[in-house]
Amino acid sequence: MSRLIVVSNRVTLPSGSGDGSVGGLAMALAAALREYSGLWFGWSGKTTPAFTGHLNLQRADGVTVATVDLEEVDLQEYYNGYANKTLWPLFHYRQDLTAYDRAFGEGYARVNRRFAETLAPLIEPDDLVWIHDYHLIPLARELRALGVQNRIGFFLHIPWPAHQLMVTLPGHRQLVESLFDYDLVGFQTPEHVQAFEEYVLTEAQGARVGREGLRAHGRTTRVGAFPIGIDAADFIRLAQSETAQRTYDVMKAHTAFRKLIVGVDRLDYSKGLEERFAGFERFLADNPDLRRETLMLQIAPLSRDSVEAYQEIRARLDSLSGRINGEYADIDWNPIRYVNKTYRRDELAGVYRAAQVGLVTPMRDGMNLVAKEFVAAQDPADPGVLVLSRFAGAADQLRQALIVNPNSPEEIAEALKRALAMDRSERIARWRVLHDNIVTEDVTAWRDAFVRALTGSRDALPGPGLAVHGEQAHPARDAPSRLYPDAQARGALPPMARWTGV
Ligand code: GDG
Repeated sequence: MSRLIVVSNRVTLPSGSGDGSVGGLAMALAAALREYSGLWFGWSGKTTPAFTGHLNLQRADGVTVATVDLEEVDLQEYYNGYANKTLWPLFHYRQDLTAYDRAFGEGYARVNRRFAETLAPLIEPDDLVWIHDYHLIPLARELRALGVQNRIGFFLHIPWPAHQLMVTLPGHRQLVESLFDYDLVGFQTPEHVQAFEEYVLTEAQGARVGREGLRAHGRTTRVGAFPIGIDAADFIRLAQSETAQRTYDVMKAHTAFRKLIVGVDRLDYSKGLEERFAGFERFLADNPDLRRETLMLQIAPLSRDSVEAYQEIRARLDSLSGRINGEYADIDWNPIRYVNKTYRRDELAGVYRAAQVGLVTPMRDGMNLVAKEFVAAQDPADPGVLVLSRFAGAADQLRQALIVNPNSPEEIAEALKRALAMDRSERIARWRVLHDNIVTEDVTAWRDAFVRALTGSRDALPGPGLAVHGEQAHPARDAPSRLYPDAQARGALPPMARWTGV
């Protein structure tokens, strides 16, 4: 079996302690790496005055973890800059927050080059390389330039934006072209696959979808939807743990048996927290008789708080929750409990289980694992109801949730009312379907589908979103491209992708 090399911006050392403090994704990747006796490579999270390329190697729980430190300027231009001030907001449809700074782009290119130079010597001929997320889009291109010919796959955890949004990014062509150095590009949902294909078919001269995948820039890459799941079995176990039970009891006592509406999110403007508070406020205003029977708990640990947009949303949420509480609170009741602390995963599981409603309202989200964790944590005999934004990738799978448009406080308020009044038999019927989905399409299924597809088995690719559509006419793609005047010259280069004939 080939060795698997996973590359992501940050690396989480598998603790193996079983205390539930390591995230589901980290645990699953760690398990994949153990199975393939693999290597996990990424940034250490530390900075040094100058880049040394020195590798810190650690072995934990059967996994080798290799990290590099970055320079302070890298942190500003690559991580806080291009990744989190340019790509993150743009890919989440926040053009108003997107910074187009040339230095950021240069920093992004530099760090990807540095990652490639440090990683390349570690790659052996049979290794499979799996690169994760928007921080590292051009990494395969840099590795190819250093002569790496291994199979390389890429998975994007966040949405791929609509074509018209993508073209607002200066340098979008080079960025997208670099994705054609991968053998396989995975997205969360068929909708993201479609948006990507539409961009390529419109922007790249002569691009086409064929039996081998998506062909453009003289190369072919396979494209597919691989919806990420959670480690459902583990989360179900966590929800039954002693800590979860204790947390559940504490929640029940402290909510004085009011109905609990819960939200759990990194504090991020993409998560629709302001809209969620506004929806809950609408619910309070419209339902005076239900007010004192409910309580909303929002857990929102701080993230990326050195980025201005994150400081601003934090200030707005402080003020909004304060205003709503000021308006509606009584001497013995506050409608919103808003906390910025980080909790252990087993504690979170107990919180989810104590809630009647899971309120998940992102404005855009690649998938949203909280929605799946909420489902996993419920009591099968008396489950809570999931209220879910239609703009979360998870809405494509979790159709028995109450699906809402987070831009409408009225829709959120209506869904809350309906969820709180839903009888047990309907709650159980909806939950069962959701539960089947999260158990079947769990993180192991996701990992295996991706690795199988990267390894090359044709029938291993998942059905939805699979870019094997046969030859189709496309009005935009056959027109000569103004944007790619030299596309044909590039097309003459030997193709890097080696999918054909596998
Ligand atoms: C990106 C994409 C995609 C939250 N608070 C605490 C805590 N969390 C955990 C949750 C969940 C995770 O953080 C958040 O995952 P999401 O999927 O909701 O969102 P992102 O962080 O934005 O993740 C997203 C994901 O990648 C995977 O592909 O689904 O669309 O944006 O697991 O439980 N964990 C702990 N304490 C907290 O207080 N321990």
